[in-house]
Amino acid sequence: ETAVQKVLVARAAFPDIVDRLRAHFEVQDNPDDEVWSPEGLRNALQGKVGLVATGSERIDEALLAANPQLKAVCNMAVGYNNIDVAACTARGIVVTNTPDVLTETTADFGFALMMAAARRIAESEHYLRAGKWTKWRYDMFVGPDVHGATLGILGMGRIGQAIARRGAHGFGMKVIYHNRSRLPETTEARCGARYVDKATLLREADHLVIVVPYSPSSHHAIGAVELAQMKRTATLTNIARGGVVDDAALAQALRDGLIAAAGLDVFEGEPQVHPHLLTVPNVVLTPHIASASVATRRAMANLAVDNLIAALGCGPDAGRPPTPVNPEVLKR
Ligand code: 8YV
Repeated sequence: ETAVQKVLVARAAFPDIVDRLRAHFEVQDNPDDEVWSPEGLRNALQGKVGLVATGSERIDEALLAANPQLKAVCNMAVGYNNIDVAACTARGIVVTNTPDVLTETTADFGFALMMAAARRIAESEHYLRAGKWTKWRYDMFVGPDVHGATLGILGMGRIGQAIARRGAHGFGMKVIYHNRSRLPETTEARCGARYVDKATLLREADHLVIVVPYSPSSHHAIGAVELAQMKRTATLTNIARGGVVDDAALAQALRDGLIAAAGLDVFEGEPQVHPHLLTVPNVVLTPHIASASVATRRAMANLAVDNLIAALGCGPDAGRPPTPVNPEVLKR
């Protein structure tokens, strides 16, 4: 008789979805949503063969070396820069993420954040709540238009394409993008988007949205130099990862009027936010919630659970997790 496999759910998650794991495994979950230190995670992982992570736990070689029994890491996020995938692959550990299920929800939020920045929704709401609205004025909270403007997208993956479609087909925007590689013409046509080099993107965008995955090569892809190349009337929105944008440089650019406004859902060192961003008025700040619709957060949790069940050889898809990041591990 084989022993029951033990798995760890790193953070609080929908209890009924966590229960799906209990049909196959002995589950340690974290209903109080304690945020473990690296050492706390290392200890909690002892004896576990599977892990459901949320995208913020660091899964590195030190953690793997301390837990050589680990077989699967299932991120409840599409981004997986928290995971050393090469180290996992070398150890035969399956890594999975949650693409597709969050694309449209995240694109909705990116668009909303861009519109909020352009049309000064947060800034004007604070003004109203503070009791400062004593009379109307013709030029109060004027900002750049969104419809008909040029939308620039850095990172044209699934979410970038979904944002492009919204801009081109819903708001009559001219859409330009920059990406590591150019998309096939048919995809460009479907998104109503045209490929440009990065300098053109920065120079021509009225609204620049960042949707590129974080990696050493995208670190500070938008910094002081890039911000200085943008229009002074432009907005910048980051729904990708903290670290793709240099937050200190952005705060300075907003303060100096190098760009008009920004919308940020992700931050370097989150949940800490750069103090200078907290004191500039023309930036909308949200706590990493772009994928937070009820249906999408449930779909992400269900997909992570489906992946873990399959990766550990259980359920109808045993051995074939639906969305692996390193499928080469499965062929061994
Ligand atoms: C997650 C995200 O909510 O999918 C991603 O990459 O950043 C978000 O959708 C976050 O990682 C927590 O799971």
